[in-house]
Amino acid sequence: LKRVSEDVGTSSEDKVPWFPRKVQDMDKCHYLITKYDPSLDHGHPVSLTSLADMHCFMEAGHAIWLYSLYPTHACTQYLDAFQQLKKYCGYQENNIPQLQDVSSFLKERTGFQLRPAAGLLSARDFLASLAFRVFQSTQYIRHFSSPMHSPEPDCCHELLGHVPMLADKEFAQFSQDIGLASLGSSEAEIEKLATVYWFTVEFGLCKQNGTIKAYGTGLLSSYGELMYALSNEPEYKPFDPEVTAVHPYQDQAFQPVYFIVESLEDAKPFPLHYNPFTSSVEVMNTP
Ligand code: TIH
Ligand code: FE2
Repeated sequence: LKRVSEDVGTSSEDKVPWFPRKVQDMDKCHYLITKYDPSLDHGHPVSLTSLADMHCFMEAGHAIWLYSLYPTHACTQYLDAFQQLKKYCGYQENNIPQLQDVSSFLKERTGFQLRPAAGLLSARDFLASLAFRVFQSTQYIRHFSSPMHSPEPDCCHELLGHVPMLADKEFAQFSQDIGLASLGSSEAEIEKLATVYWFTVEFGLCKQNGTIKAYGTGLLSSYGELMYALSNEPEYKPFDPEVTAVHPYQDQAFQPVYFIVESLEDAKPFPLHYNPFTSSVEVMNTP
């Protein structure tokens, strides 16, 4: 199951793990992790075809709760995008938007596209896709026993959490930068980037006009955790890439600690450049 890169330039690059060079290579970024087996654990998502009606009902209720929290808990970037999504993509309390409509909307705003994934991807493949402004999206829905918080991503999380944030230019750039940094990285580096991603894109808080707001997508899709994250109960730390990248994290319950950023522009420059005209990654010559 090894992917072989035929165009790795020099012999010094021989040990660099394979990474996608073109957006078409996304077809090869599909390694799934089998961390959860929905048939064994009832806290985890199930397929949309079973119990679909009940899920829609539960999720509609969850959406109403969430929508009422956004004005006070979500960052302005989220609120702005959310207005647009209501207008153009059918974001309503009683409607589940279509991935294709949402993907076209994002493509126009920031060049991001949604790509349906078969399940939870390896961090390497998930992050690599971000380098091409491709967001691999789950399609199943959370288990109806826990609508207010799901222990893993589902389509509610993608649509209510990620999509509005990916419509923001700065956030889109930040996401892509993490993706670019991941290309060809070692397992240890991937783990660090996945951790940064976790504490920013998924569970990040930011300061806006002197108040703390959520921009983390895992918070914006969970009524329970969105409330909790801004309740003053958890521990708060300033975001510092070096510290955050090695901070332990878990994905079973609310986070015990959240990192606060001053702005979404904390990403560092990387020697990879994305060419939007050809949808390909170019390695820049570093002096
Ligand atoms: N906890 C999120 C939710 O309930 O929507 C889903 C997750 C995002 C990231 C990890 S789990
Ligand atoms: Fe997510």
